[in-house]
Amino acid sequence: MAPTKNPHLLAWIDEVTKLTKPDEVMWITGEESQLEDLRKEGCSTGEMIKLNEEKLPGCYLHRSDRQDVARVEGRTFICSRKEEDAGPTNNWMDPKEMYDLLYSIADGSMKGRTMYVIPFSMGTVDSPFAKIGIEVTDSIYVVLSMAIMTRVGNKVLEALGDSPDYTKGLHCKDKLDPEKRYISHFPEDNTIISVNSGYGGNVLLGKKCLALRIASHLGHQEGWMAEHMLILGIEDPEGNVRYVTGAFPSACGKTNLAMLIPPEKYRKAGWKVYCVGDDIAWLRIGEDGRLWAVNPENGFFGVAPGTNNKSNPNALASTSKNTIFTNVVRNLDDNTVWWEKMTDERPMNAEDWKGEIWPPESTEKGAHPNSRFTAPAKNCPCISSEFENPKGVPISAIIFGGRRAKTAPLVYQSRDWDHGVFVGSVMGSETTAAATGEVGVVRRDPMAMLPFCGYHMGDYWQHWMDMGKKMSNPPKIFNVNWFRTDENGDFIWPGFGDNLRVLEWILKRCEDKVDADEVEIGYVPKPEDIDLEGTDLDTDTLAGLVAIDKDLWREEAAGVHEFYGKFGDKLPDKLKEELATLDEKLK
Ligand code: GTP
Ligand code: SPV
Ligand code: MN
Repeated sequence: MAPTKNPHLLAWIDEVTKLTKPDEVMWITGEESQLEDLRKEGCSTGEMIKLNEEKLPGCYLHRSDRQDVARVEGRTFICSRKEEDAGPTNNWMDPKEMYDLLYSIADGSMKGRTMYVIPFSMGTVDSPFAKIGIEVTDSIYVVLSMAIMTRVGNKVLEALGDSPDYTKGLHCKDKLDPEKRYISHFPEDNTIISVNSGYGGNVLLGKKCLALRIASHLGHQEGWMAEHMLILGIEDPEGNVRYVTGAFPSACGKTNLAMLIPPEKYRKAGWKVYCVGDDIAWLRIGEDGRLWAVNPENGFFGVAPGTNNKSNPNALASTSKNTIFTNVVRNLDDNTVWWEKMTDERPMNAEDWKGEIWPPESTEKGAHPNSRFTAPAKNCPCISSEFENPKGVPISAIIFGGRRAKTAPLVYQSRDWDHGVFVGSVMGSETTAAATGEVGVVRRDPMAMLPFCGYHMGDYWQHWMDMGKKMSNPPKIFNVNWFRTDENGDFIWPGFGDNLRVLEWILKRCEDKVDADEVEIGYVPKPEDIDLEGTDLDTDTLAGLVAIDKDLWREEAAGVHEFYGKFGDKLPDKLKEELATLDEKLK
């Protein structure tokens, strides 16, 4: 029996049941015993593999279909009623046409299967800012992952009561046919439909679909913002805690920055770092005129490769229990997991991400480059005491960043809010394995939201401008790049924990405690103002890292002109002016 009397919800579930025709319907209650039964059932069908209970208690391995390992941006649609409202950076289809197409795919697709109904909350249940969703799915992996990534079950239904105000999410695995895969959003109907995929970002509908694409549209209407941002707290030796957010494109370092461990010198001096969120921030203006950030998620869906005891011990610790690993290596000696760079030595007796024997002499990667872990946030040793504070945390600085071998300096500060919005709007970054397609090509990814903005990007930029005007004390805006390379293609900046050295400069700039050099694109540090003690770098190298190559920046500006050209009348005048100023300075 349904654990709710909500007439709107019951009517919709009835409709979906008639459409997909499952053998059974199961409401997810949030009780541990029900989840445990589902884990057992997942193992019996092979959807999940139980890992070594002593070494990895409560942990499971899942392998997605080989053709289904990343987000599919080419098959992701914003089906607003008017095409113009989706804008030039989103795929669009007329909602009626898309519903017809998706219903024809969903029709009978759950025959012989169980349909799970997952009530979930993005944000703590009962928070005035939380958004409730109901995800209907035929995947146990989705149920178990949603139970880690969000708050699920009857308590969410209680919070919803009889209200019609929830996001409808329908997910049908169907035949996992890549040609019939659609990740579709209907912002005006508060509805998401995802078919023919089983991969995280395409099917955990609370995450990118609700908390970014649908929520960005709601935020535009309601006066707040949903952003692809980490949220980090930094405590200095005097005990002051300041918070920053960082928007970097997929697989460009948010999880790593959000959990960083300070370099030894900083640790000894008393610096501490607290993780509030690693992927999504909902931002609102507080009564104090500052920007406040909440992480609507309850777990991490993090990139596995590269995570190790040196690069990100906190992420590794987060995966030590009650975690689901997707598309990593299985070590057959002790039934644990492995991925590239976890340890120096690879396991010799192992299965690769596809579940095939991984020969010791193989030159192939064992884990998929976009293999991931789904881990409860409360496992993180540095989780912030404010993680569940419904008000969120006040933000001192917003940091944009990307993966650039050249051009972008280690760090620079924008001149003011509007210039900062410009800096975010022209972000460029090399593509990664987080989405299907070529890896390593530079593309414009404004505010790291190119794949996640649920409405016209021109309106989105205007919304940023408008939010800035409403704040009496807005965050300062910066841009970072940890990924500049030398002539051998090696990263020059050590990155990871050492990124705190750059954050320290950023915080000092926020409080006018350090000078800077004004250059064409904003303010860069004086090389001696970044603390390099304990690194192999000297101030000359740092000077190189913050140097501006005018020729490269002229090329960059030309690329921005081309990109901005797509937005026509919707490009805010302010951004046009900022680009003209940049052109002028680069002359
Ligand atoms: P999504 O979950 O896809 O949104 O990605 P994310 O931004 O959270 O990326 P994540 O922190 O997982 O980092 C992705 C990759 O970048 C990993 O392979 C990291 O090892 C690498 N990386 C992260 N931070 C740094 C850094 O400071 N320097 C270098 N060189 N690599 C880094
Ligand atoms: C990203 O690609 O930015 C992710 C992973 O955080 S996914 O949830 O698949 O979108
Ligand atoms: Mn992400």
